[in-house]
Parts: sequence; structure tokens; C-alpha cells
Amino acid sequence: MGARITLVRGDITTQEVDAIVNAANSTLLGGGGVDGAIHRAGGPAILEACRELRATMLPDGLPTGQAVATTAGRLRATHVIHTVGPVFAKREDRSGLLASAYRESLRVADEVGARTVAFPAVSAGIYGWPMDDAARIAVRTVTVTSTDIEEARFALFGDEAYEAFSRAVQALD
Ligand code: AR6
Repeated sequence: MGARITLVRGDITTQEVDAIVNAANSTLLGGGGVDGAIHRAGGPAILEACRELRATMLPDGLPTGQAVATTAGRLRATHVIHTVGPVFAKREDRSGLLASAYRESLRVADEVGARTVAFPAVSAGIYGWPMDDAARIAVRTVTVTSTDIEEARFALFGDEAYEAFSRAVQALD
């Protein structure tokens, strides 16, 4: 069964869900955008857990298209699931990696027992993915992936993102 998709406008860090997905980079050591906001709101426990992962399971970092869970520190959520979306490239189709970031995040969410998960528009900020296409890939991948998650909530910053995801959801019907 696929998860029920919901859309909200606003800050992902304040969502009351079991797990929040972070649009991280391979170092797992922080950055701007959603990543910066999650570390700021969640406090140092998240970075500590990421450093521990780098020192043990992931010495070379988290590959693009993969996902890994840590504590959510002070956030209302219990888990942060860090995933790495691809940087958009005009001359190369990396959409398989973007779909993989969502699929792997759902797999890890199942592993930690999450029932509600909030996603940002992975790759559609600093990594430059055109919003309409990012929304289509996100919505399609979550819809076709089999999972025990009940709700996949996209927490979207700004009208452009919200409208793009609304169109992508409407296009499913
Ligand atoms: N809540 C919800 N959405 C947000 C928030 C927030 N608090 N902040 C930004 N967005 P981005 P990427 C939106 O750049 O493109 C970091 O440096 C934003 O408007 O966060 O995958 C990482 O460390 C955009 O629509 O992620 C990586 O180096 C979407 O979230 C790199 O950025 C994703 O934007 C990853 O870039």
C-alpha cells in the first residue's frame, strides 16, 4: 500500500510527524536550506549523531539517492531521515537518483517504524531542480512505493512549491 499524500505550506521543522526528511548533502555535516533549518531547530544532538555515522558506517559519507536515520534532537518528530538528492544537471538525466532519495527515505521510515513522515521538495532549492519536475517525481515515487507509512506530508516553502505539488497530485487522478 502507498502512503496517503498531504500538502502543507510552511516550515518542515515544526511538523508533528514521526519522521522528518532532511535534504542533506553527502557529508551529513550540515548546510543551508532545509538542512540548516533542521540542525538549528533540532539542536546539536543531530550533528553529533551524523558525526557518529561518519565515524562508523559511512566513512565516505552518504551516497546520492540513499537515506539514513538519526535522532531528531529537540524537534517534535522522533527521527530525522537524511537523504541526498542529486544536483540538477541539464545534460544528464538524474531523475532516477531523485526518485531513489524518496524511495530510500520511505524504506528507512518503515525500518524505524514511522507512520507519518514529512518531506521537503528534495533537490528543488540549492541543488537547482526545476520545481514542477521535482514535484512530479516526488509525488509519483511516493504514490508507487509500497510502505506501511500512513501519511506522507510534503511541507512546502512558498507558493511556487505548493502549487507545483498541487498540480502533481491532481495529475494522479
Ligand atoms: N521547511 C520547508 N521547506 C524548506 C525549508 C524549511 N524550513 N527551508 C527551505 N525549504 P534545499 P536541496 C525548501 O536547498 O535543493 C543544503 O545546503 C526550499 O525552498 O534545502 O536538496 C544541503 O546541505 C526548497 O524548495 O535542498 C545540501 O548541500 C526545498 O526546501 C543542499 O542544500 C529544498 O531546498 C541540498 O539542496
